[in-house]
Amino acid sequence: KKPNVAILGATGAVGQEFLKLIAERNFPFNNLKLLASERSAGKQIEVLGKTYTVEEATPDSFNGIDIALFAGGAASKTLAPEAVRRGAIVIDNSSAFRMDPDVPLVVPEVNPEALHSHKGIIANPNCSTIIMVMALKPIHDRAKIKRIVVSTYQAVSGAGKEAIDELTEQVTDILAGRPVQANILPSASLPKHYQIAFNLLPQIDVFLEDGYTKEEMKMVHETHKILNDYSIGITATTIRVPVYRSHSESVNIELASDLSVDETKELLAGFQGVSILDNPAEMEYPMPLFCSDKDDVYVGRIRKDTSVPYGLNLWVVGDQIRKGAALNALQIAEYMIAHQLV
Ligand code: 11C
Repeated sequence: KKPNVAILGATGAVGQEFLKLIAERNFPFNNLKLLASERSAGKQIEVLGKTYTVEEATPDSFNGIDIALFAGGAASKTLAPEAVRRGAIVIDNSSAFRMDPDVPLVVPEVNPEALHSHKGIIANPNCSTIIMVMALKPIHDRAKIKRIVVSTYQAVSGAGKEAIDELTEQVTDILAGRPVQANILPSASLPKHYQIAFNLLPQIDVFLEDGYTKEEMKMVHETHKILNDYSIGITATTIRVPVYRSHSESVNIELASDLSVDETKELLAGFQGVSILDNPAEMEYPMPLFCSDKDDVYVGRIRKDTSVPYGLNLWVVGDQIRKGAALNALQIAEYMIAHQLV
């Protein structure tokens, strides 16, 4: 029997990607329910030729639902337990449950085994974390990563539809000689906002006491949990750049044993969901414009870091709305259906 599916946050950037992917992947469903906040209720959305009216999400919206895909946001915290209470499995893209020891935090190519011990809620990792662990998993399995130094170049769509619009409006205003307005980035809830057009912002999410941002510490804690290895030293700097879509990451790793560039390429090429684009002679490397709307995470600029005994540098780019959010969550659902975990 095909599952009854609900999508919470259906009108946002991740919600829209869910709908696109459900059609593209021929994801099996019986009934489909589109849910959102009161503000978006009543909107009409077409999926596979059928028009759906977005309903306001309440606890009772999840009666009869088998799989609830949560696009992320504050509502997850209260609605996820309510949905589970009503018999649904929740695949949640917010950060609310990721570090809960009872909640699997899963990238299906990396740690699908964690799904087998779920208690109703499954957490989808942060987009920058997903993209990085996709590239690191096969390397870690072969040569054990001791330390990771990552710097990100994150697209505005990571901050939602409003941030996409803000970049467009700022560029349009600047080119027209009008004054620039900044209301969203680094984050709408913060007291100050900065221009992102022709600029970059070394702040994603709020600052924590130690001078790191929450986004940076998500990369540290979530990577430990997904790779189930808390011995890896990880330090991150996360940056917002004026790119619409796809996050890029400069990843420097120190290994416990030698791994040649050729071996690294072989490992990555054999890993499901990763593609290599690394041909300096032809000036070929992953770029956000190329990687957008693609399922795979792309790795290039693979080279030795000779400043340490066993070091490597990688340049990793992935569509963060797709593999970094909606695709990863749908793959979790597909795995659970295939393994009778729903
Ligand atoms: C960004 N990574 O690019 C963030 C968005 O914890 O799921 C996703 C936040 C999260 O702004």
